[in-house]
Amino acid sequence: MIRIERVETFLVDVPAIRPHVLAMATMHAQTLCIVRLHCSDGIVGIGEATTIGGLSYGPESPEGIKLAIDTYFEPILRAGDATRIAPLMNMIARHVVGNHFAKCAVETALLDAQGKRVGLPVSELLGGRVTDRLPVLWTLASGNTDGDIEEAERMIDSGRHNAFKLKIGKRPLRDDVAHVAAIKKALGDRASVRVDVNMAWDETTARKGVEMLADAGCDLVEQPIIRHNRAGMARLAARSPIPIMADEALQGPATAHDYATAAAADVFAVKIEQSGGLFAAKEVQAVAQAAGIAVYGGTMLEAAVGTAASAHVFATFPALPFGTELFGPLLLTEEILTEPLRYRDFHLTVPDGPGLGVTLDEDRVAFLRRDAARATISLSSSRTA
Ligand code: MUC
Ligand code: MG
Repeated sequence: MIRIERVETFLVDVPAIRPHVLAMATMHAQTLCIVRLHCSDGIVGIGEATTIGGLSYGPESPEGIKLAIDTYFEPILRAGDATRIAPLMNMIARHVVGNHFAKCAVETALLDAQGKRVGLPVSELLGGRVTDRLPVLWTLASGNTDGDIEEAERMIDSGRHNAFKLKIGKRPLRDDVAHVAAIKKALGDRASVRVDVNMAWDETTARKGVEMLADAGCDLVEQPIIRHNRAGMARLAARSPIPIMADEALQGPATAHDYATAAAADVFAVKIEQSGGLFAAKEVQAVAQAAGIAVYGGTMLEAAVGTAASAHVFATFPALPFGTELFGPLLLTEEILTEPLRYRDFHLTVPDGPGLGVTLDEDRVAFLRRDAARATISLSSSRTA
């Protein structure tokens, strides 16, 4: 039996390259809860949880995730066998309700450790990858139309992204549609333009909104209304000329099943954290596949560790007709890996080393840790009045 001798969690704050403006919050930085599982065979597995805008997106925060893992997950992990991931995660499921993001971070670390142990990438532990490269979209969310167009042009020219998600729902409908139309007009057929409303509209606004967006050349509308209005999502999906995608509504396989049976979306945004883990995300995909619903690889704006974990999962999906949005690390000013994830030709390369196939840059992470003891300016060099 291989024991987990130490469960280490810490918070890392990383500034964003620019403010990221969403309907419910503007992000200036991302906070990661990093989990390290130190196993008795000397292997250390890493995982990551992030949220969006602290508690403004969902019920978990990075600080809460750390607390939950330290207090409630740790005793379970320390009592189990690190090589037996399924019984360990079942035990956690029995003792911890909800806390999907925390469960995902811990499961990621267990899979990373096991992959390193047996010499296989996490994607192979999950059933096997069908691709080594994933298409990656970029979110334009500077809050300014001209700025977004310039940003999109740079992304297309440099071969980084040719599909864009626009965050709308904060401004009046007419202004939002004008913003989308201006961006689509500037980019034309060189790029796909989609929107994410993050549940900001009521159904009446959404009905009008999807028609107007379709006329503006928008390719898809993500979670236009509140997640609980499943019947409303079904009505929108039935009438909309463009696909309606569910995101916030999908809190794991059971909600995916509810949405699938209600025909409440044309596309599912699969997210490992929101689903409750990597295996749960695969179950969401399986429900979608069984129901004939297309899938998309979503993000909780994870940094490199969570993004690599998502990439391993999405690489096992038989099809990703709408691609992925695994750009999280690119939104941050700091690289936290010794070797960055590879973005090229509008795709992310799925790491192929054992486990997640990524290594933390320990110095950089130590510097960015919230609890880091930072050097202060010595008295002799401090400015005086
Ligand atoms: C969301 O709601 O999809 C994903 C990309 C992005 O810019 O924000 C996230 C959240
Ligand atoms: Mg979304």
